[in-house]
Amino acid sequence: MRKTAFITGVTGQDGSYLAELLLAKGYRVVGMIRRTSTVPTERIYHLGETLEIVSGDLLDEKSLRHILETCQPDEVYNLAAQSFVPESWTQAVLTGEITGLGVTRMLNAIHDVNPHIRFYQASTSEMFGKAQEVPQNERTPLYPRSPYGAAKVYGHWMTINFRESYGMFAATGILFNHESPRRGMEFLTRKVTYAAARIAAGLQTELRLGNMDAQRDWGYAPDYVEGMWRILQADEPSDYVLATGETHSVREWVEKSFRALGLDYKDYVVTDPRFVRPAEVDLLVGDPCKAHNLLDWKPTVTFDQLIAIMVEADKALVAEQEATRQVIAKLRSIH
Ligand code: NAP
Ligand code: G4F
Repeated sequence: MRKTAFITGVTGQDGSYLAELLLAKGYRVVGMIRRTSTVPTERIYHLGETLEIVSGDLLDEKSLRHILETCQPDEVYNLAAQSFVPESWTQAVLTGEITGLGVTRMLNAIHDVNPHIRFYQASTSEMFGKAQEVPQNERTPLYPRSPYGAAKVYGHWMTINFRESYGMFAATGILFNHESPRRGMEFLTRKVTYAAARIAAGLQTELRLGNMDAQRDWGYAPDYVEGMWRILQADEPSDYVLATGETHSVREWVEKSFRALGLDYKDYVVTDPRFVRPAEVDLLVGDPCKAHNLLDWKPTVTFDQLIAIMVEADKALVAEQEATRQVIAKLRSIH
């Protein structure tokens, strides 16, 4: 029988790729969108009516119950979050409400409506924070370094708690950074590839960044949503690290992105204290052995390939934006 999946955060980077993947696998896919005054569907617009949209919010438990009762999903993927780390210092309570308590609201709703639903929680390598060992695996002690990381630790442990208390199929993926041309513009990788493309096109002269020494384990988002699905197909619910097992510095990402466009980043990049965080996560590198061994999951895109994909996409985007701008300027000059 055709399975139904319910995705929160469907308008985000991962939600859009996961919806595509599950639709291709023959699922009925229902995505939750929260009420906003502008349309946030840029990443899922191309899916048209193949994706069912429902209205709800992780802040509102009643809306979650209503969706579960009416859509009757077999699987729930909880990807919604206030996911931008710097914002979590300025909006710590809101981040706790959405990214932390939002998980409990969803777990409560599942428990009450249908405890047989399989639940995936989007946990994160940010939970390792001031990393207690290298590389980090499922047993590495957690030491979050931001309100976002702390909220995710709470959601992670509530998921395990519901699994152990009620025998629910509640699983987590501890995902290391994963990127794509659909990454939000405020995150480091995309900020860099987009700015480099604009600089190469003569539209911008500098790029202001924070700490260039931090190291991250960066992978390709479509690989990681495949991992999410595999986590919910396992015989038993568990927790899995999804990572490449390689780490690279911010500086290396910047240097290679600029070089891909024939530029030397040193001519354009300026350090700006505004982008330095109150506390940094210095070194993340994951050990994905458990996911390899039990889920047969492996990332397929290398660090260099990821940079090439994102630089090419932003080069094309900048060219398209510039062409549109010129057409509008011409029309304005005529009328
Ligand atoms: P993203 O692009 O920032 O998307 C976040 C999604 O959450 C958006 O659809 C957003 O909706 C939605 N959302 C925010 N607040 C909400 C609320 N109160 N109620 C309902 N929906 C709400 O994030 P992502 O990169 O796709 O990441 C997906 C999940 O994985 C997040 O939980 C993130 O914390 C986690 N994660 C990400 C990474 C990574 O490297 N990308 C790594 C580990 C874990 P709007 O469009 O309306 O804002
Ligand atoms: O791209 P970032 O903002 O991602 P960060 O903080 O690692 O968090 C992302 O990955 C997590 C998984 O580990 C997710 F849970 C989370 O939701 C999010 O998707 O920053 C990466 C690094 C940081 O060390 C930051 O200090 O880049 C450094 N950085 C330096 N200058 C900058 C900048 N980051 C941003 N966003 N902007 C800068 O100007």
